[in-house]
Amino acid sequence: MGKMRQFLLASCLLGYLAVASAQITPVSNAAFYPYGPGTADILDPAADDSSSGAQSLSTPFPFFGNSYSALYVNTNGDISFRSAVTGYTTNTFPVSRNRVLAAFFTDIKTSNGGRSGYIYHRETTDAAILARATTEIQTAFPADHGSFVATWAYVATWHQVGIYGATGGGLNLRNTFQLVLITDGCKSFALFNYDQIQFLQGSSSGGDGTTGTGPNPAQVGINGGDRYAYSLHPYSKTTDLYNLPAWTDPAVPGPPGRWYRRTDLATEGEIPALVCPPSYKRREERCFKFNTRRLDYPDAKADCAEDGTQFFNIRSQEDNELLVKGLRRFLNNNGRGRGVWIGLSDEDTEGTFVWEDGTPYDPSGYTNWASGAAAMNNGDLNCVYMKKTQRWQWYLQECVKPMDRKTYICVTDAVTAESECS
Ligand SMILES: [Ca+2]
Ligand SMILES: [Ca+2]
Repeated sequence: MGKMRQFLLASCLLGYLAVASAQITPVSNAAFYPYGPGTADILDPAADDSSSGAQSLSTPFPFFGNSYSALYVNTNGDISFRSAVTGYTTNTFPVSRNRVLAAFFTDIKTSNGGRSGYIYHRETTDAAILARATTEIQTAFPADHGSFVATWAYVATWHQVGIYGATGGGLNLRNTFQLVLITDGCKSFALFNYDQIQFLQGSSSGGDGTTGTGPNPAQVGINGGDRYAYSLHPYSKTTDLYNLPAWTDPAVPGPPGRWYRRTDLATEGEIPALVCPPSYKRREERCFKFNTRRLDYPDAKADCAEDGTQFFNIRSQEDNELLVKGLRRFLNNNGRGRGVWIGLSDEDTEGTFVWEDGTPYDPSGYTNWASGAAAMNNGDLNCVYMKKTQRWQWYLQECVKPMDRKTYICVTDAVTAESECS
């Protein structure tokens, strides 16, 4: 049965049930920050695949190279930035778009039988909370963040939440976990806290609503949204998730059930992310700029140099394929480029080709000359371009020819992202 049809049926059956009281007893767990009754927490309505809506933040939260002044607390076990995330099946991070802290991302539902769980959240600058956050971050990372002082925090708690499609014994399965976001306005951290994990997934995505198990266990991690930056808990999407409440990070001191992550600086898994200069797009370990202007060879070369980059040199079939893939979109949008300089010329010594980075040209290595093109070489034709209308094969032309200028591609190596926080 489709998810919407089940939803409508359940809504009819439950229409007469009163909404349960919000009086709950928060867990007593050393990892957890105070939540629920007695705090300033907002309690979200019982729901499936829903969201708190945008929660404005008095201090923007630095997240993987960006900064966000609003966040969304979502039913399915996550906090997101820029927009609500209401999907219930997660593709393994890293993925594009979703900017998400996934505490326990699966098909959670707090509206089985009126209410099956409580989602609480609040931002706070409470002195006791900030003092605790400060101490915990300093203790967890004494070498790197020993002088960190928290100025703002956000506490979101999924208390005794149930699963979508629960039946039989599945109606009693409950998970309790919490995300605490902490920042000093520059660095940021997330604390993932777990008290009780009784299910791994809801009944969607192949799951079993009676046992709360299935082939797609919850995802636990962070996704930067750019397809590269992410971090995953070692238990993510495994049956080890049941052990989250007892887990301690061998590298980071802290209470059982706690996972610490720094979140302002992009990482790729456990490695600092690579970044590109502004207006350059990253492909693997390199950064490209597909220029729409057409210039003479020396001007194009100078334009790349101005960015501290150089012409893209095609050294392999892989390079060529990567380029052609990028060029197809570039030239479709641009529509004008008939040729693209490739950074190869024999300008200095006639007959001796040199790549723009100084490497000698190797005729027995990768080439893509059009038939007869190289044989026409002479003292006037010194610069090589690839021709769109000839499947990007290589041709020679005058380096300066105002009637037939070319587009060009600048490239540079991506570099490791560095924090600007003190
Ligand atoms: Ca759900
Ligand atoms: Ca020549």
